[in-house]
Amino acid sequence: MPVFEPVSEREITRAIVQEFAKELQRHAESDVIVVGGGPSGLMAARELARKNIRVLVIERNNYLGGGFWIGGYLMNKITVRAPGQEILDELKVPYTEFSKGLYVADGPHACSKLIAAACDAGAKILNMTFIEDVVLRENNRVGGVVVNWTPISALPREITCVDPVGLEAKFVVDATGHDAAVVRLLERRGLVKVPGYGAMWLERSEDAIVEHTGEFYPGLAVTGMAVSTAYGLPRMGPTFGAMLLSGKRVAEVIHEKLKGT
Ligand code: 48F
Repeated sequence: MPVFEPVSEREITRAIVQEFAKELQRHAESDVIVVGGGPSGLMAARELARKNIRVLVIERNNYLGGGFWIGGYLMNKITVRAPGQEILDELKVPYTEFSKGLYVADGPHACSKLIAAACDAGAKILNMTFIEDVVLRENNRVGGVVVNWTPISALPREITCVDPVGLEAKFVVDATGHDAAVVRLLERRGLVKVPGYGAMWLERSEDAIVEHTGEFYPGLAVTGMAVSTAYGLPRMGPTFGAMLLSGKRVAEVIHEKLKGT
């Protein structure tokens, strides 16, 4: 029978408060804030953290992974087209070749490995938090995000007078999927025009999304399906190679740009 250490409730409360506060204090200023913890955002966070870049992922849900748990139509097998399987190899996700150049893996296995890889690399996660606005600096460059607890948005109007807080970063990455939530915030301020994503055309979409991944607006980069919304590219449906490669690419682009700061 294990005999647990005698630790009181107050000590446990202190441990949670102190460690959470320490982390939030550190990430009041990050090198990069990744908004959205789906496959592209997690991949970007992992790659950035591996390069010793201070990165914070902000996710409105309690759970990370976005659409990566489910392949499509509530069926939890995810597909990638070559060369996306090279990332599955890197993450040690088992898969099978279904037909030439098309690979299938278990969604929960792939997703949990990717989450673990981002955390192992040193990315920090602020979940149950949503983006309400952006911080703008000289010449309207994006300098951070304005966030609040997700449950605040679910409260009745009369008790939602809760001010958000601002978090600063050298770069913000919009990885919020089809919503392109950060890009849409800039549009609401009249700073950009957003065409929205096009109809499904998988063979065009994957290459185009990876090609267009990068800085979309000063201080704001886009990755994953947010790229298709920002540039009006076709949507791709239930395949994930471009999400993983786009996450990798945005990390490379930002790494290069950070070298120059
Ligand atoms: O949607 P999501 O998985 O985006 P992705 O990384 O991958 C897209 C694919 O899943 C799939 C596809 C291609 O295979 O078409 O849809 O581009 O993950 C987006 C994450 O962002 C969070 C959301 O909960 C999800 O986990 N998110 C969205 N809006 C906000 C947000 C917001 N305003 N604040 C914080 N998180």
